[in-house]
Amino acid sequence: MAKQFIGTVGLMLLGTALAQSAEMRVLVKDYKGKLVADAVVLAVPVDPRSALHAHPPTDAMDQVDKQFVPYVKPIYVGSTVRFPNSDNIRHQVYSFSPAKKFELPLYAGTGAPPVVFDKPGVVVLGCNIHDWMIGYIYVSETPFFTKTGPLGTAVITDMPAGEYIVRLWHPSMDHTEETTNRRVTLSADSPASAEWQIGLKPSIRVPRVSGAASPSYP
Ligand SMILES: [Cu+2]
Repeated sequence: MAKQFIGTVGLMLLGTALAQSAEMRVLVKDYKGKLVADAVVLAVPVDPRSALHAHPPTDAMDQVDKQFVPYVKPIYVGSTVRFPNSDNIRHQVYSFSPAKKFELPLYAGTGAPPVVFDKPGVVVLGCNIHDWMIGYIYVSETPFFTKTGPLGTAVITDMPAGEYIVRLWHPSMDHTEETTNRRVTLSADSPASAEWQIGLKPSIRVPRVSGAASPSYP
């Protein structure tokens, strides 16, 4: 709401400057028509100058009930991510992914050193203590990204009007990101919409009941 208000005021004051701001709405389903959450949507401007304004924020990947929360987190390349631990046991978070290899010391609370993600790509997170814990950080080369919610929808706002190559990634996708590439033209006066159907492998994620005891693990 606040953003919309500022946008309106800005438009009145600045005229065409903010009128260039466009948005894209996305819907992602699987081949059976089921809505797909946690799909990362990436819009790469064909004119790379469009991306220069963005600066990477600090973000967080939590650990709650021996799960990474959120399951999928897209971030802009160069972002710093903290790994707070909301459980009252210790975790030891690591990744072997080429985009970022790291290992945090065994820790509780919020004391773990933040990690800078300086290379685009998928970073698969695990925990040395709890084998089932899996989470994903998608390091985006473009500042224009989001992920779908439970209804398979997502919106990317504040995009400069122009041409984009838009693609998807999902942890269970059974085809490459490149096969989802779409060329999308964004104009300032009307939002663009795009819909995808993607193939998903059966989920390897082990559903866990919140707060359930896990006697075979510390
Ligand atoms: Cu753990």
